Amino acid sequence: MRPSAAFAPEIPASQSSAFAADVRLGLAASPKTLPARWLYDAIGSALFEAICLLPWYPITRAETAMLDRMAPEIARALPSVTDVVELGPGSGEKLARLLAPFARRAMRLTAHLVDVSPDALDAAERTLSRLARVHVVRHHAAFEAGLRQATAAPRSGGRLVAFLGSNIGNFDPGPADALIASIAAALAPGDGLLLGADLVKPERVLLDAYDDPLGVTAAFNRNVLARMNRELSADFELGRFRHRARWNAEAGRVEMHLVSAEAQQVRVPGAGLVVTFSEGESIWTESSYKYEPEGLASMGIRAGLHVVNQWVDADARFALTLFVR
Ligand code: AVI
Repeated sequence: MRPSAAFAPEIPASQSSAFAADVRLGLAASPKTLPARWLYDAIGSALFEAICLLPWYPITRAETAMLDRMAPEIARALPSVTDVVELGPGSGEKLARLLAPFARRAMRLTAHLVDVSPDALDAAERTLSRLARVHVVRHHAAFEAGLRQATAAPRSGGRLVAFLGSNIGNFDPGPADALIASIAAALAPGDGLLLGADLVKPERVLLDAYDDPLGVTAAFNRNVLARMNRELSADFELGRFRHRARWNAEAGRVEMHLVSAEAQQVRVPGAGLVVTFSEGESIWTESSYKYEPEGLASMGIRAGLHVVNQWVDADARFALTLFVR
C-alpha cells in the first residue's frame, strides 16, 4: 500500500537513489545487511530520541551529565576554539551543554552540525538558538562528507570536533580508524577531538539497552522496513519480522537484526528487487561496538593525536576522551 500524502516525506532524489542503491546491494547480499544510517528518517530520528530517554539506554544520560561536569575543563584545555563541528548532533542538547562555557567567552562561535537527518538538524539548530553568540551552519550529509564541508569553511580560531553519543560504535573497526584519521587530518596543531563512546558492560545490561521492554528499539529497527515501503514502494509486512539484539562477545559489538518469522518473498520495486527470506533469516541493520578506555585512547593515538584527558563514568560505563593534535 502506498503511503498517504500526509505521511509521505519530501525525499531529495539523490537521497532516495542512494537508499535504493544500498537496499539493492544489501538485500541481495548474504548475509543480508543495510547500512545503519537508513534507520534515521523523521520517524527513526524521533524514535531514537525516545530511546535516549529510556531507563535501559544509559548512554545519553551519562554523557550529558559528564558534559555538564567536564565542559568547563574542556573549554580551558582549548582556549582558542572558535569553531566546533559536531558529527551527528541529534537534538543538539549535548552540544549546547558542551558549548555553554565556550559561548560565555567574548568571541563568536561557529557550530557546524553534520547529520543525515534534516529533522535532527532542525532540532539541533532550535536547541542551539538558546545560546548567544553561536552561529549555526548546517551540513545535511554523512559524517565524512559533512566533515569535509565543515572543515573547508574559513575559521578565525581553533577547532574542536565533537564525536559523541558512541556514534563511533556504529562503524566497523577499519572504517572507524579511517574516520578518526580523517578527523585528525582536518585538525591543525592545537585543535581538539572530543570522543564519547560506550564501554563493554555485562551482556544483560547491553541486551536491555538494545531490546528494551517497551519495544521502542524494536520499533526503531522495524521502521527501516516501513521506510522501504514508503520510499521504495516495497511490500514488507512488519509483523512478519522480529527485532533481535545479540551481543557478539568475540567482535565486541551489539548487533541489531530483523529476523524473518517465516519463509517469504518481498517486492522492493524502487530498488528493482524481489527478495526471498527463509525462516529465521535476518537483515543485519546495525552494529554498536563497545570499547575499553585504553582502546579508545589507542584509536586517537593511531591517528597521530595526543590524549589530553579521559573521563570514565564507572556506573554507566561510558568514556569521554579529549584528544589534541
Ligand atoms: C546512534 N547510535 C550510537 C546508537 C547506538 O547505541 O548504537 C543507535 C541505537 N541503536 C539502538 N539503540 C540506539
